[in-house]
Amino acid sequence: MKLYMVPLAPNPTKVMLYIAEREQLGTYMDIEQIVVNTVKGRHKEPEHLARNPFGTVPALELDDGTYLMESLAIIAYLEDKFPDGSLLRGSPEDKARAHDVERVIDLRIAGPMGAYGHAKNSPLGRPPDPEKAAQLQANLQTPLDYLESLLSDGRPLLLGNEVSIADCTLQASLQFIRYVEADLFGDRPLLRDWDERYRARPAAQQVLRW
Ligand SMILES: N[C@@H](CCC(=O)N[C@@H](CS)C(=O)NCC(=O)O)C(=O)O
Repeated sequence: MKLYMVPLAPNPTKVMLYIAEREQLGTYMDIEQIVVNTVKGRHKEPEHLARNPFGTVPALELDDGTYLMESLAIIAYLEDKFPDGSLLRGSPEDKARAHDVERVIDLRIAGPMGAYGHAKNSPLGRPPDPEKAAQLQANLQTPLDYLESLLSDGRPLLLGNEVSIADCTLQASLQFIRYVEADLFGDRPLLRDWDERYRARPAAQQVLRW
């Protein structure tokens, strides 16, 4: 299999963190990672559009030559393909909770954080938009409070003691925010501690560059 990715972008990073976490837990997936240079616009060129007509990364090329182009679908596929030691485990309630937190992060935090990064200091050279950045920052307060409250029972990671896809999704967005030299945590010490703890994990050290 081949993962078409770019190191800084949140959605590919989420998948790369997931793969690295699984490898740390003993599952080697043999996925070649190939950079698509989005700064040079390679993701909008015919070669990449043939993999993913929406011109986004990541895209996973399966062994039969077909592609998956949604990060969460890629992770769900890898969970099914390599079920031993999968990250989404436990009771139906445990799995539902892990899925729920991941969706909250992806939809209410990762999307707005990505847009905020571009409005503030876009790595793709988009013009700054301070008004939009301020609105996005305001919208992020409730979901960030929600994460701070999740961590208030002393759990080391977002779902408890074990790493989850939610941790990967959140950290992938935070790397982008660090890159644009922003800090959206405000006065949330538990989230700051989680961030430090997650970034010290071997998988994070292997994948994160910022
Ligand atoms: N829903 C998709 C979103 C993919 C996506 O938007 N990727 C971004 C990078 S994080 C991208 O390729 N942006 C370039 C563009 O939209 O032109 C997923 O979860 O994989």
